Amino acid sequence: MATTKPIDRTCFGEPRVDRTAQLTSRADEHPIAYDPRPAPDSLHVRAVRVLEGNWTGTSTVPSRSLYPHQWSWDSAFIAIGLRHLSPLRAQTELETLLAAQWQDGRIPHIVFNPSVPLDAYFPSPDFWRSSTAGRAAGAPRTVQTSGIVQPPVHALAAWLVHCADPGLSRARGFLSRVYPRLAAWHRYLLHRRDLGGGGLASVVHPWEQGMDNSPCWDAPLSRVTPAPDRSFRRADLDHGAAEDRPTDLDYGRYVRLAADYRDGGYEDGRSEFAVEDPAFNALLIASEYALARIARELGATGTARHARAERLTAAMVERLWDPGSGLFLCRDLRAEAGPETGESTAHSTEHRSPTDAPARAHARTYAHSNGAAQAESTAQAKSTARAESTAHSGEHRSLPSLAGARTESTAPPGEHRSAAGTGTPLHQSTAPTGEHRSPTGASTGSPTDASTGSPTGALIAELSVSGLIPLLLPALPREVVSALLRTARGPHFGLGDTTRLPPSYDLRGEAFDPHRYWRGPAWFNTSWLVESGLRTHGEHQAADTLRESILEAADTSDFAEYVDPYTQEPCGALGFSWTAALALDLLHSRPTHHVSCTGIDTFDEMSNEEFRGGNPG
Ligand code: 2M8
Repeated sequence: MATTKPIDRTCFGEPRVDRTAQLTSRADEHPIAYDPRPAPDSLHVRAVRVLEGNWTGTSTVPSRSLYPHQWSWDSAFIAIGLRHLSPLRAQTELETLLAAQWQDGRIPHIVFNPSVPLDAYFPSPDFWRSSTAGRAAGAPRTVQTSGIVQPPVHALAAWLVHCADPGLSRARGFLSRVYPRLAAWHRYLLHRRDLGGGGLASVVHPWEQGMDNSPCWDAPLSRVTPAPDRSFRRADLDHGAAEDRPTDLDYGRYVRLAADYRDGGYEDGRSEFAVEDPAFNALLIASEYALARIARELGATGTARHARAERLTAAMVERLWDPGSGLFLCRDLRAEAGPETGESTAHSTEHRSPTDAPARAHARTYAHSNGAAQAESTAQAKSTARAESTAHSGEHRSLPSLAGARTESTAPPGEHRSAAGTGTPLHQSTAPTGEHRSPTGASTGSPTDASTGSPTGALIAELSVSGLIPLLLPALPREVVSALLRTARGPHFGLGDTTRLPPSYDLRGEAFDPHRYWRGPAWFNTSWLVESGLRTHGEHQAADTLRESILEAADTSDFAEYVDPYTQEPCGALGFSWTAALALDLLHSRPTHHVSCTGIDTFDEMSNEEFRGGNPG
C-alpha cells in the first residue's frame, strides 16, 4: 500500500506524498487518496508512467530505445520533475550520477549501464575506455563512463530536490553528501575549462553543450577532419529517422573530436574545438547561485558563491553578448587572429549544409561585433569602426547581415543600438586597467589577445535558443533583458507569434530545418528554461502562456523528445524522460505565485548588502 508521509510540505506548499507510488499502483491500493486525485489518463498520470517506464532502479534513461544509459543533464532535469513524485528517487537519480564523477571533478555526460548490450548505443564504453584512458584524470574504476561533460544543471537540481522535502533531505544528509562533489564539478569547469582565460567555461565537443547538431557548431566543426565512415557504426539510425538526425559527416567529426580527447588522456586545453556557449555558462551561473543556497543551508554564508555568480554574469555579457543581434552568441576560441587588425577571425575552410551538400551555407563566424564593449573594459578603446570590423574572408558572415536582423527588430530606434554605438559598456569591468581578472576571482594570466585587449576567438554569427537561456540570470543589465525579450518575440524566434515554444535555431537562418536535430525544432528543456527566465524578469503573462504551450505540446506529442516549432508535430523518441519530468514540474508550479521553476529570482532574498564581503561559502 502506498503511504503518505506527513513530514512537511514541499516548496510549493503541498502536503508531501509519494506520488510515484500512488499514481502507478492500482486504485484499490489507495485508501488514502490525495485531493484532487488525477484522472487515470490525465497528463500527470501519463507523465508519471513515462518516468516509471524509464526508471532502471537507480536512475532514469532518457529514452528506452534511443538513449538506454544515464545522461548527465537529462538526469538533472529528470530529478527536477521526480522530486514532486518521490523526493527520495530524485535524490537517488542525482547521487547515482555523482557516484560516477571523476577525481578531477568532471561529471561524465554518460554513465553506462553494464547490462545494456554494447551495440545498443554508439559511442559505447569500449570507445570511451574511461577506466584506462581516463586514469590520469581520475575516472572511476568500477563504472564505465564517457569522458566529456554536459551542461551543469546539477547544483540547481540538487537544491530544488532538497526543497521538495527538506526533512527527508536533512535526515539523509543529502546536501552534505552532494555539496563537495558539486563544488568540485564547478571548480573543474571554472579552472580546467576556462580555455579562453576570461572566466567562462568552454565546451570541447558539441555533445558537451547538449544541442549536438546546432548550426552554431558548423564553422568550428568544419576545421575538424572527420573520422572515416567505416571506422564506426551509428546506433542512433536504428531508432531515429536519418533525415532528422545529424549527418554522417557530422558524426565523423564528433567521433574524431572524442577520439582525440580520449587519446590525449582526456587532458584539457588541447582540443581543436573550444567554444564558450551562453546556455552552458548561464546554467553554470544558475547552479552557482544554487550552490550559494546549499552552502547557506549547510551553515556557511554562501556569499563568495553569490558574488562569483554575479561576476560570471558580467563576464558573460562582456564576452558573449551581441547588441547587434540582441542575443548572446557562442564564442569560437579557436578562430584565428586576422592579419591586418590583430582581431580574431574564423578560418573556416568549408561550407556545410544540413544535407552535406557542398557550399550552400556560409561558415558564420565574425570578429567582435561587440568589440567596443570589450574595448571599453580595457584601457585600449578602439574606434567603433574598427571594433566592428568583420572577418577578412568572404566566407564569413558579415555584420551587415546581422544589421538586417536589427532592422527587422521591433525595438524602438536607438534602443537596440550596440554598446559600440552608444559608447557605453553594459558592464564596467572591475579589473584594473590592463589586468584581466577572471570572474572566478583568479588572475587569468593571458586572457585576451595581448595586441588588442579583446577576448580571444570570435563570436559565431548564428542565432540559437542557447542565447536566450541567460534570461535565467537575475543580475543581467536591464537593457540586455529588454533586448532578449524583443529577440524572443521577434522574427527569429517568433515566440507567442509564429511559434508557441522557442525554436532551437533562428527561424530565418539558412540552416533552419524544423525537424533536424537542434537545427530548428523546439525542445522541452530549453522551453522550460526560457519559461523560468521570463518569470525571473517579471514577464509572468508570457511565462504563463509558454507554460500552457509546453504542457499542451507534451500532452499532444506523447512526451516527444522534441517538436516541430510551427506545427508541434512530434519528432525523435516518444516517452522522453525530461519532457515528462518538466511537464510534471510545470503542473506542480503555481503560475499565480510568480515564482520561476528554478527559483533563481528568489535568490535575491538576501540583500546585496548581506552579500558584500563575508566568508566564502
Ligand atoms: C542527445 O545527445 C546524444 C549525445 O549525447 C546523442 O545525440 O546521441 C542530445 O539531445 C543531448 O542534449 C541529450 O542529453 C541526449 C540524451 O537525451 O541526446
